[in-house]
Amino acid sequence: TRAHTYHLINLTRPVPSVALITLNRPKALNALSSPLFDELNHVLKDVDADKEIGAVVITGSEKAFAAGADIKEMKDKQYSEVYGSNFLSHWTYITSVKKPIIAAVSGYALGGGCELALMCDIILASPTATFGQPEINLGVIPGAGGTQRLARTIGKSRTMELVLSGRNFSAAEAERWGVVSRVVGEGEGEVVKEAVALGEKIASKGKLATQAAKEAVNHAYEQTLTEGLHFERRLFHSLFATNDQKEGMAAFAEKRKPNFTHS
Ligand code: CO8
Repeated sequence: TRAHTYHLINLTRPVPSVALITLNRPKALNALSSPLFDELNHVLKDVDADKEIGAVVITGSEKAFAAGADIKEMKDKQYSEVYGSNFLSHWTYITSVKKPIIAAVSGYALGGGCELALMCDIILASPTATFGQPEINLGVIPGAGGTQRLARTIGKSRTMELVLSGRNFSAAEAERWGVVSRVVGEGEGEVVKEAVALGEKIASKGKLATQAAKEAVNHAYEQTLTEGLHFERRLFHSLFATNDQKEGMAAFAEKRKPNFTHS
């Protein structure tokens, strides 16, 4: 992992078991250009394969985790080009990484920056973190999961409000709504220290169980409503194989209390 040279990110190992990836395009507030994402994907592939590493932390600067996709790169693109090339589809690679990924967010996490954080497994935020999906202000909508992941996390009404108005939301709101697991510290760099400490703790567990745990949580989270409803209905059907269903429904019809036998 050390041999490769990166220009738009930095890779360090604050402790042997944790890879710390720092987005490093300060002049553009870490706007997520295609070359930046190529580097990010490359390093993620490397750290995922490195047996010494048990967790990954992604962070930005104090001012910006990432201010979104690179608007200047996108602005003149035509429909035929973005659709034809499946523009930005390589953003999803991060969701296939097996190792736990913690986002340590300070400053702006807007648009694609917010979506990048939402693609990580855990988000820790500094009190300065500012989240938002301002794409509506640019005549577009979130394209890397913002509408879907926020809706699942904070519900329809809040997601609609944020996505339709484009307003930012604070670290405190993000914590209250469960977008982030915790708001951490006051001082500069605190959130990164805390994320590395959490990563080190996670890395001390068995790697197979960790991989399985991540897979299982994602499975629960990624079921579609259709699949969930189908699963629910099948379980409902299966209860007709129990005595308790016969007893419970008979008791209702006979206007008496049921005597369940748990069989
Ligand atoms: N893209 C390109 N450049 C950017 C971006 C960006 N997203 N954000 C900031 N910059 C640049 C600015 O243009 C400026 O450059 P320059 O110095 O050359 O003028 C530099 O960064 C500093 O920015 P500001 O001077 O604007 O700094 P301020 O402190 O005044 O403001 C803000 C900070 C509020 C964060 C402001 O920069 C801003 O509003 N940025 C844009 C935020 C935004 O709209 N993000 C959403 C982008 S769209 C998106 O992310 C869609 C994702 C879809 C993914 C689809 C996958 C299939």
